[in-house]
Amino acid sequence: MKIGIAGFAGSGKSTVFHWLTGAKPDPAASQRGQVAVAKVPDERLTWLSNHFKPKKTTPTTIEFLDTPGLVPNEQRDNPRRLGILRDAFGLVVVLNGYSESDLASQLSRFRFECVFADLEIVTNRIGKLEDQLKKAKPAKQKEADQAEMALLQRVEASLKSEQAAASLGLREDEEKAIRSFQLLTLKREFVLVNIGDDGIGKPLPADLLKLAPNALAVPAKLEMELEELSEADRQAFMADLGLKGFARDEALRAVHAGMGQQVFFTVGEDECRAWGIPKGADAVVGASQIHTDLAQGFVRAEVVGYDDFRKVGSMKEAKSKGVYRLEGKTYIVTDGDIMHILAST
Ligand SMILES: Nc1nc2c(ncn2[C@@H]2O[C@H](COP(=O)(O)OP(=O)(O)OP(=O)(O)O)[C@@H](O)[C@H]2O)c(=O)[nH]1
Ligand SMILES: [Mg+2]
Repeated sequence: MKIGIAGFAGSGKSTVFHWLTGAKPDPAASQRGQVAVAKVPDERLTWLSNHFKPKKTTPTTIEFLDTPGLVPNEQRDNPRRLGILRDAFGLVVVLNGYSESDLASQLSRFRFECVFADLEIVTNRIGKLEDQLKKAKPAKQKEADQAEMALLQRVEASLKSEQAAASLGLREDEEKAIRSFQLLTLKREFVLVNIGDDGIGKPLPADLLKLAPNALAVPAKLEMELEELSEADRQAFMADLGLKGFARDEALRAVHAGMGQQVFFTVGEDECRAWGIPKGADAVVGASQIHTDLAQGFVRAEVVGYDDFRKVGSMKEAKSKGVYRLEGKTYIVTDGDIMHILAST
């Protein structure tokens, strides 16, 4: 899953990218979009790994894309800058919380830039469809063009009133029909506020939380500086600053969940692994994460919830205590499920 890191110039995107992934930002590369992978920490996977002692333990990951910053009031160039984010699954918006105070307005201005960039794409497409509809075409083609036009006009109206395309609550088939335009305002968004030392321990402003209820404050630069210190110095500085722990692990989990994802596990002596899967997805989707063959030949999933497994301690006990279940294709995967897929090949 590729997540774009977006925001205004100098808000701390590259700092956050470095902090989340450990990869050093390269200013030249970030103009084109620099990618690096972060492992999503999960204490449950650590526990399972200690329990099964597998040869390999594999966490789920997020691929982050660092991008060039938007420049306020440069509406001509910002759509091009935002273009790098089009093929990302979702956006992490980094707000400058270390030198700017009006965070709600910063987020609104960022969202407006996305609306504006999407509007350009939708308006262009509508223009092309209008031309196409004037030409003689087979009835079937005309019908398809008219349907697309009607849908895009709804999206255009929403964008023109400065509302994200997502606010239309499109049906799945409608979203699919316009997926190829990769609209930014249809993507999931998670807000990280890049705070300085003086923001630690302070709640985020209420007007920001109204716009982005899950926004997290992260002292990214400070945490990276602290990591370079000796253990003793670090403890002393953290006590001084009133920092209880590092925010990175929590931020990674929050971004993962904020993208509508949850986790299921596969376990065994060879490998214990955490897999990301969209909330609400069924067992066949889970199987397809592992291997397309497992999805195609899906017969059943053996499922034990993580909490149940911890209580009983083994698959054998899980069976005798009645917490081991056999589920079919339509089973909706729950966060923390330990699954074994049975497939016919
Ligand atoms: N004082 C302070 N400076 C910060 C903080 N976060 C980032 N900076 C500084 O702000 C400048 C910009 O940070 P970057 O992470 O490069 O910002 P960016 O969003 O990637 O910038 P562009 O890629 O140019 O859009 C750098 O000089 C950082 O050291 C912070 O929390 N406190
Ligand atoms: Mg940068």
